[in-house]
Amino acid sequence: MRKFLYILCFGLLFTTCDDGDVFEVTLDFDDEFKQCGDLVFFKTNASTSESLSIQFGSLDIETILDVGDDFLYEDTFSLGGSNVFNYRSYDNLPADNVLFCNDIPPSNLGIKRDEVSLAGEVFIQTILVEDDNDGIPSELEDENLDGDNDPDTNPTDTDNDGIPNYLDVDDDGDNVLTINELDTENLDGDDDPFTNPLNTDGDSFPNYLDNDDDGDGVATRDEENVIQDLNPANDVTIDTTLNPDGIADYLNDQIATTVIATAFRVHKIRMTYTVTATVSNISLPSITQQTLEFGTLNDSDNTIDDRDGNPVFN
Ligand SMILES: [Ca+2]
Ligand SMILES: [Ca+2]
Ligand SMILES: [Ca+2]
Ligand SMILES: [Ca+2]
Repeated sequence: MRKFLYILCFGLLFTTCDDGDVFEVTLDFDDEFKQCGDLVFFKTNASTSESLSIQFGSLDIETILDVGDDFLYEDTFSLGGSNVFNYRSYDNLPADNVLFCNDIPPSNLGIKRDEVSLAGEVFIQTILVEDDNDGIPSELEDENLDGDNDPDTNPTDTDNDGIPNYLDVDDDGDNVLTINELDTENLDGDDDPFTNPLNTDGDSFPNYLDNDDDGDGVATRDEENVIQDLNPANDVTIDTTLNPDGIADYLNDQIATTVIATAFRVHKIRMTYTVTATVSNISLPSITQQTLEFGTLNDSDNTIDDRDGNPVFN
């Protein structure tokens, strides 16, 4: 993991760094931080028993994840007053939940050094990226007919369900998920399911873009036994002559049991929020570095989410 190195110079009794009594301390922190409460960003280094934190006087996690239609949140907060940037070192580093966001702060944290910046700014940026997590990179899910290499403009929508392929977990609308129509058994041995995807009927469309995978004239989504549960993959006709290998009917051109589909299965679109913080123009007695990339928020409970795609059945 990438590390940030912060060079500090300490003078005796926190005197200035140019008085001759100077030595350097290297701080070594991960490039990720955590959050809690309303609102504290923090990171710790167990090996050096140090912490960096930013406490905001009026901010919450919901606000910085509210990216709007442009999928972007940006704001700058002045340090000082209720917004506090803090560097601390400890005799022995307490656990994160002891250090931060306690209703009742512990009386003795064993703090050796405690410095607060009364000046500076914190820039927070949140970027939302959506994708279908279907095993195919987004840029490869667009025919790029407009030539701009952006899958979101004039997007390819193979099944015409209103969800562009790069967000569509079932690109051909056959109720078999794309991720299950690729090289699922790694037959080519390259550990990449997208290369050499399945093409059961050998036509010009790989299964994930083919709405009749076995080419038997019945659409895959309609090859269901008895009931239509929006999942052709679980319909296997027992027949030692027509189906000796026990494969699903939608992949067997000798069998075409049919229950017409009337809906698409649920489509989930994954939402990934990347939150970064940069601290600049800080002023602490023993820190000479003015700009500090605080890093990226590591908090999958809040930064990973999904939404329903609501495909239009056609
Ligand atoms: Ca689609
Ligand atoms: Ca897709
Ligand atoms: Ca298919
Ligand atoms: Ca079939």
